[in-house]
Amino acid sequence: MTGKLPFEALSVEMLSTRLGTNEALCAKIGKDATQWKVREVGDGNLNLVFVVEGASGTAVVKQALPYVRLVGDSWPLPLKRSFFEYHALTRQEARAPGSVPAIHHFDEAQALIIMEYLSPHIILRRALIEGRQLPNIARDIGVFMARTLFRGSDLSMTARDRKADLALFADNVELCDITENLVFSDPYFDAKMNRHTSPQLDAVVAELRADRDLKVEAQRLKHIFASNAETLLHGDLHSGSIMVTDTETRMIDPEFAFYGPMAFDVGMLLANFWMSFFSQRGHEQQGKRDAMRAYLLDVIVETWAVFRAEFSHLWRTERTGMLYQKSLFEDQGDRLGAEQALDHVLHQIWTDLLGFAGIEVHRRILGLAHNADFETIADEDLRASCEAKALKFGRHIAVNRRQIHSIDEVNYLAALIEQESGI
Ligand code: SR1
Ligand code: MG
Repeated sequence: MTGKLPFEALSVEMLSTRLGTNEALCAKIGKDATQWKVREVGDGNLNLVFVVEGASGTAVVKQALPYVRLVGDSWPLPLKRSFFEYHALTRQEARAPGSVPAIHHFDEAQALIIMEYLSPHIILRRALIEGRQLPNIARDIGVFMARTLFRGSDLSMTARDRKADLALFADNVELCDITENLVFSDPYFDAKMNRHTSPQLDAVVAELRADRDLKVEAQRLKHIFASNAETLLHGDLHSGSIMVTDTETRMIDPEFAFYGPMAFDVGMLLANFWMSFFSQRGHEQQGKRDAMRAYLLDVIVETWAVFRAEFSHLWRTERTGMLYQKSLFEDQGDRLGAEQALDHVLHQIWTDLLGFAGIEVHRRILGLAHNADFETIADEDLRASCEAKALKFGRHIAVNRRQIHSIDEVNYLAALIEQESGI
């Protein structure tokens, strides 16, 4: 396939014919396309994902569709998201080597990326639903977030490079628009595509939509999201965007990448761990999940600790951008000044991440895009009870984020709410 042909969606039947002469793919999996076995494995909301197995290897072919897969062609979506995903992956690999799948080929016109097949990796969300305790995720994800968020910002890059990159990603308008609406606004009014476990959650939903403090806070967070172009974000860093084995962790799917506030990636990620925590009670048919709940709270503590440690390390060793220049601090012998500034930056990330986490919890229960942690709980009363606890928790951390000072305090609150009866 050449990049010049007009876009055409791939299919299992046609993929070998269409990509049979693609040099990068042939080099990876073998030239004889008649031998290729193709299966479509995409279970996300937006794209086609094929696994292509040849005589000498396997690769993934991911292709954007001109619409939102979850909804259908009534919701058009630009193919250009594939371009942003490609460019985000290359930057993430440069800034946090080994953290994303290797790219073998990118075809902009066909909106497709041929990339490394990760095996035996599975989606982190699935592993957590199964009750698997992965030993390295906190370290790997904490380091990934610190490296990509620090190194994509004015703390590290030259002002010219960052502004050029900011301009490139500024065009990812439609994907930002999804987040701006689906995450920050839709959960708090009767938006068309919203759904929730009904009738069990009807009263709670009405209460949240009437909650003035919560709605103001959600809009303040949306304001930060839309105007604080601090760094190149992954933009959709939840447990469905991470693939794991017991020893390896890889981040995938950065098609929502754009320049936004550092706290957004961190908050969205931690929210998904807290949601996993609240969903565990719904997965206890095969045995209690007390140990899994304790594990998840530990993962949250460790992720935040690793993030802070790595970010602080980069602050001390790689602060070469135009912000908080060393000439103002260390070069004048004022190491403590630089530490004081670091403290402020980390504190801002902390306060904002709690807000982003709180509303991410809400949108996954009240909006269009739910997550499997709760969706796979078949008993609707039980599911609603897990969801109601998560909603209460999300509201508390979003609205009170400026008064919460430690991750232990948040986890203590989560544990208290989780044990409440009658919700
Ligand atoms: C219409 S897209 C819905 C959601 O799926 C993606 O994974 C993002 O999280 C988005 O908000
Ligand atoms: Mg995705």
